[in-house]
Amino acid sequence: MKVFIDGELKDKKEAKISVFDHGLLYGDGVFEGIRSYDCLVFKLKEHIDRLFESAKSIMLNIPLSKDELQEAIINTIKVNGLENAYIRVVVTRGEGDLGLDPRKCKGNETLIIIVDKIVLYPEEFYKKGLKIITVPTVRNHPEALNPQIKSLNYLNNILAKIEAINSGFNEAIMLDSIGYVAECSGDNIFVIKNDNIYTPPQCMGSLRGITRDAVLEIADNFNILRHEHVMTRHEMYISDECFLTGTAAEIIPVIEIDGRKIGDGKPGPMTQRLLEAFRKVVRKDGVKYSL
Ligand code: PXG
Repeated sequence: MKVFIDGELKDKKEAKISVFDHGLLYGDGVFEGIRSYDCLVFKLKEHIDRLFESAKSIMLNIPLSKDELQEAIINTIKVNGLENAYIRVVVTRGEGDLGLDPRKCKGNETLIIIVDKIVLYPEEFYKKGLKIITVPTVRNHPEALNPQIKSLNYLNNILAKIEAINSGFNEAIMLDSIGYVAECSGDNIFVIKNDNIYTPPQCMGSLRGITRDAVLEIADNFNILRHEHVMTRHEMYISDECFLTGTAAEIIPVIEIDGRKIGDGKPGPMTQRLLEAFRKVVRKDGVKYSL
């Protein structure tokens, strides 16, 4: 496996960063998780735009232009010869000293592109659906660390994941600091009620997921009414269907929340229809490359 690091392609074993890198010391940096399907990179422009937005918010300079980054991503996929890839782009503040001050990093930003095979969720998750729970850890307040910033500091989400695992579940629902439903530890959440689709707005406590937006687009194309609306736990409990969206997970049905069965306790028909449509879209739209 070849990893792109600081402008060079290096063997996995040689691709290393300093122990003084502020990405490691403080989680000071940003990242994106991207996927390609059959030699098409899905929503590459949107992922690159979001990476630059995260970086702008934390005043981090990305050492390549958007076009150069796109080229570097495509090139790294090609070098690794993957038709279906999971791509991780990481930009750290770089090497500094042991203090927080980002000025000490003197523009040493490190850009890393890792391309690997996708770790697919077990097919059973899609067939049977997930049972999930709401956890005590609330999503970061947007004026503390805004969930729109896909930063290297994911402890908020990891704590939620630990709470779910400790209780015997695979995924956690996080509430925002007011108490409304925000998102899961690494996925956005949707419910369906009376053939309408609902997902929380992105302004309070959730990341504006690129899969989330793709699902809203599919809903529009199917003329399904969809709403970005504050959501309470009650609304989740009484929904007809529920599913999660994310680059890694795609669309995963949820069949139980906090011990309440959703619909008839099986993945719902609208969820299945959206998943089928999504799997078609990702193999049709995208930035093409050849191996
Ligand atoms: N919310 C959060 C907090 C995320 O980290 C999503 C929603 C979905 O966004 P996209 O744009 O991917 O539809 C994410 C996704 C993983 C993993 O292994 C997922 C993410 C980050 C790191 C790992 O599932 N981000």
